[in-house]
Amino acid sequence: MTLKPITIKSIQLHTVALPFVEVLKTSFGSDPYKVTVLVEVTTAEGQHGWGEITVEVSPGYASETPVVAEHIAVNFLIPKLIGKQISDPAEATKIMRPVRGFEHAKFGIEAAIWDALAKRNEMRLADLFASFLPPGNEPRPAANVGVSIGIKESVEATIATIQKRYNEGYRRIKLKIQPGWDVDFARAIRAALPDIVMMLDANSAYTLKDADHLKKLDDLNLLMIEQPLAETDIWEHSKLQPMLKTPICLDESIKSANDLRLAIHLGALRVLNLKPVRVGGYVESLEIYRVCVENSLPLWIGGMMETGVGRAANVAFASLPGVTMPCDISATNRYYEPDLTEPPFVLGAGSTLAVPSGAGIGIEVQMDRIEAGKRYWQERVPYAPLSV
Ligand code: OSB
Ligand code: MG
Repeated sequence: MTLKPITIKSIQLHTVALPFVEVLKTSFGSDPYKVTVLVEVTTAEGQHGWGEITVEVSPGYASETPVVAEHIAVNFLIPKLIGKQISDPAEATKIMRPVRGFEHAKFGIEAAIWDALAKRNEMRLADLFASFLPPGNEPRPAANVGVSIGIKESVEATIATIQKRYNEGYRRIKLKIQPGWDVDFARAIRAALPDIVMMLDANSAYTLKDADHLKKLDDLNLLMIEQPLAETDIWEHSKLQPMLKTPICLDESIKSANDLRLAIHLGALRVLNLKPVRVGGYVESLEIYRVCVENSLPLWIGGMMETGVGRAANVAFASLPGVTMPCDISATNRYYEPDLTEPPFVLGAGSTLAVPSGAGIGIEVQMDRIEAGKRYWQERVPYAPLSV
């Protein structure tokens, strides 16, 4: 397909913060509020493309904080892109490649370019993604989704939250665990709620020495266990997986299609959580998607509590048919009230989120809320001043 190109006139960053509806506590801690760096690409042809450099206040899940990502984007990535004509987002990815690492910063910029290109061509982002895949990968009307629940103060509080989410219509529950809050905890939840579709996410909290302990999870009919071992432990996961009946899903360990090929070759996983932000963009995500399809590897799209900007693009990606398991993309009211975008994503029948019908990400950024979000962040920046 030939696309009408965009010419990148300017790229503006908007670092905003906003309160969570419900904080997500994981094995590495919890942020008190959401912070994120929105990217606005303005084209010479008149489009405004939006992307989200999803980050957290502290480098717990990922190494990039908002200040780190801004530094890399403003000084190294954006200058390379100004004035460039782009008719395939892979051209932008290639221009950014000489900068090593910083997947989050690259992701947000690339995502804004994808949105601008889709808008220029009056296409939904979902259809633009599918145009880079073989026939048979046309988007579905909606993405299948679940909900991620953080570590709570008690089993009772966790059960109450699960029940609330179940009543809202979520049909896949992910619970965060950590050492001391794992086997007994999961057993108590399973005893109280024998029929729910349930999985656990350890966010890298264990080592291979815990294998015997983790084996005790095998009787709990878990959909999967996500990232039990460290980010660098692809090899160790390949030792753990044959010891468990429960499928291992990798998250933090897979930063590229090459990492995934290695992990598949070693037998380190049976499911993939693909976070497009973690792998540096949708170009790499499409390659990972192709690897999953070729290897019949179950795939779902993860999240990092994105605002509507990041979530809309992930919903578009999650509507592709090779995404075979429920995604960590929940309705707007699970995250922010209000969000930065309109209209909100509302949970539909069968635990789904519909793909918006408008061009690009298909929802509208609310500029007054961006301005309020910038003030919210400026009033709270918890970092020491830099010397430059
Ligand atoms: O490990 O999947 C994770 C959020 C922040 C950092 C890491 C993770 C998460 C989630 C959130 O689980 C899922 C969501 O966005 O709803
Ligand atoms: Mg995870």
